Amino acid sequence: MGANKHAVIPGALINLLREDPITAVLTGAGISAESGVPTFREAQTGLWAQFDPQELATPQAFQKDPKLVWEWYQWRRELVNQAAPNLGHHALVAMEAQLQDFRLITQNIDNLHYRAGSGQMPGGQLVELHGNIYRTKCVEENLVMNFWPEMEEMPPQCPRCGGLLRPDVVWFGESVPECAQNAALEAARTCQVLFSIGTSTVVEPAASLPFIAQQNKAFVVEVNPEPTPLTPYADAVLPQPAGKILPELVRLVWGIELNG
Ligand code: BJW
Repeated sequence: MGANKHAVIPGALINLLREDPITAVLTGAGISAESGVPTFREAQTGLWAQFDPQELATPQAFQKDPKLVWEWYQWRRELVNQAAPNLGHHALVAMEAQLQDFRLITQNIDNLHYRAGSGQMPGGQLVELHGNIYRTKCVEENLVMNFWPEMEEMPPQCPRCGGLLRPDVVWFGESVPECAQNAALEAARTCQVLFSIGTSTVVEPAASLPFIAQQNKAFVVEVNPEPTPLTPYADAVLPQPAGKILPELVRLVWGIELNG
């Protein structure tokens, strides 16, 4: 490890960003932590404290107890409804506005990047690898819906075929949608800088993206207060909360002040 590797915002990174590199960002649950949304592996609270999220986020759990799994997502949807994007999300929108080629790949299903305004500039792209909690799909026909009938019975049923509706998210053992997977791979293979922000870097295929980028000579930056399997390999490590260090980064590189 180089002596400067753990320095807060190395000058080399600031200079590189000023050259308008092709930039990819991978985010995970940590970027939404400062919005009050619990991370995936954090202990759950209240009624859900006794359940393991890794077991609930599976097709097997839904098959065994669809009501339980639906209610878990309903609870999480309500948490996300009450949350707002934080300065980390807003800093990524500011980066997208400055950089000509900027791809944001998120593992989050909470829609907070979209609500912040990401993926809406001409050179920007927002890729949701694991789906979105605001969509459902019919287990029989895979019909995806943004709105679904409110029913007393949970989960609600597909208005077309009567099949059960499930959240349109990617559970363990399921494939990431091909289009999202291809877009993420293309971003990792072609970028010159990749930021890995707020992810434990353990869930595949997302966890491989920073390594693919590095094999293709990208400069890889990790933003996470805790070490992950990527930490020893990253070219720069910013071990601070995303909502603190990302606004500082856009201030140093482009002089943009984000108000808290
Ligand atoms: C902060 C912070 C702050 C806190 N600022 N940071 C190869 C090898 C081994 C296993 C596999 C493999 N390929 C596939 C697998 C199986 C499996 C897998 O990876 N398992 C691992 C656990 C080992 N992968 C799959 O099944 C994937 N499918 C697939 O590959 O299909 C092909 C295939 C099928 C069958 C067999 C083989 C291949 C699908 C994975 C889908 C993951 N889905 C979930 C649920 C989505 C819906 C939901 O949310 O309910 O996605 S699981 C969960 O993990 C969720 C997350 O998006 C994902 C990643 O979690 P994330 O975001 O990293 O969150 P945390 O909580 O883990 O970490 C938060 C981090 O933030 C921490 O590090 C904190 O320190 C940090 N932090 N505050 C910055 N303020």
